[in-house]
Amino acid sequence: MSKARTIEQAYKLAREQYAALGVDTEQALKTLRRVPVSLHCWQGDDVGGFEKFGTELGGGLAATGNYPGKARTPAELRADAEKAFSLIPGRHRFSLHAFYGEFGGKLVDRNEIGPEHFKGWIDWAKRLGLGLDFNPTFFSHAKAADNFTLSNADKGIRKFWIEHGIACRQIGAAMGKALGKTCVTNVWIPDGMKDTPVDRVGPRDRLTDSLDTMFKVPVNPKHNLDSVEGKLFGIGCESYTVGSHEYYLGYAISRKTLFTLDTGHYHPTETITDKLSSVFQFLPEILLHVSRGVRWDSDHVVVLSNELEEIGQELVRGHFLGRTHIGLDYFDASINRVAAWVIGTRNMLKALLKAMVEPTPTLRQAEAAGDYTTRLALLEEARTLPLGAVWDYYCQQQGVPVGAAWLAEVKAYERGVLATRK
Ligand code: RNT
Ligand code: ZN
Repeated sequence: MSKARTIEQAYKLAREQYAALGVDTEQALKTLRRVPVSLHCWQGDDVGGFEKFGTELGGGLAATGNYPGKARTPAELRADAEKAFSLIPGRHRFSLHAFYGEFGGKLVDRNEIGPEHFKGWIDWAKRLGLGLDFNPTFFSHAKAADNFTLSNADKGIRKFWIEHGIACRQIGAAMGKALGKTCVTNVWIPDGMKDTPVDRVGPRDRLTDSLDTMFKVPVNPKHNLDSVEGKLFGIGCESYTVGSHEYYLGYAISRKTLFTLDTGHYHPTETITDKLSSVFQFLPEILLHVSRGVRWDSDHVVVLSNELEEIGQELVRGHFLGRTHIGLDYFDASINRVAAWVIGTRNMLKALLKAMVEPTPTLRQAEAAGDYTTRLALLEEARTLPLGAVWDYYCQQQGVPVGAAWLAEVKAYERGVLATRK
């Protein structure tokens, strides 16, 4: 039997097995096809960016590893991302940070950037049919050296970063308009302190003021949506983070922005699974930064963990997919960076698919009847249903490599392209 036939046969059997549990795998695949995942540009070059005066990675972020072949120019980064997209089923998005603009070798400071610096990216996205998302870059800059940006005590520095934020929202809108796909612009700032502060209030007062000034400038929500991302701590900001979870949840609800949940931004035993249905009570839409913390907010490549499966379950069971913008956020410099994108994105999609082929109605019935024995028994049985056969079929149907076959393509790309970057 040909390989393609085997995959079809395996899928046919799996489909029957799922159908016996009341699950329609065809419907699941139809739904999955419509869910975009936003790949983050910063996995491609260890959060480096393309500024002329590029400083070291700051803001308490750290990309560890020195795997050869990282992208050094926008053209290289686009080629790498394009390779990754060709190995991932479905149509997706690309998330850019402001310091990945194309500045033509000129010194363009953060408060001076405009849509013209992202023309190359917009043209590229158009050609590939991708949507773009955006992020102001409030780190790796002299004016962020003390880890205070929008909440800085210095009025001039605050003004500089407010201008940057406004410029970015306008760039986001230009991207959304040009592509006909709403851009989500995510605001994350590194502001905080290494040691215990005396004044926890002042920086938060200033942050609220800065954000309000930044968001006051009207931007068409059809083209750009604003989101805010909190955090627990960063390297060098272990004791105090101005934009904490509570801070931004309150901000998002009161100001009607989106709210970003990053899976790496909570205490090590705390996951975002249970936060989703709570946050959705009060917010129409959210942004996810799917990451993987190992002992700390280490931004490891996303694997198909229990946590990832649970996130997929919550989004699918709660019918939240239409209200969730799924983005990835990790940066591993110790492995092939194209592979890092492919592994993480394919895992995100697998987690969603797994949730989509869950026999949810049966599970709900058991739960409603107070039959928790059945609920647990069936949940555990569902873990080993033939998801792989459905996933393989989906990849084949979408014209991307099945199983680990994508790896050979990445290895060939490494030999032919990445290895020449000395
Ligand atoms: C940092 C935040 C933020 C960044 C990116 C690069 O802890 O998660 O989202 O990772 O903006
Ligand atoms: Zn994040």
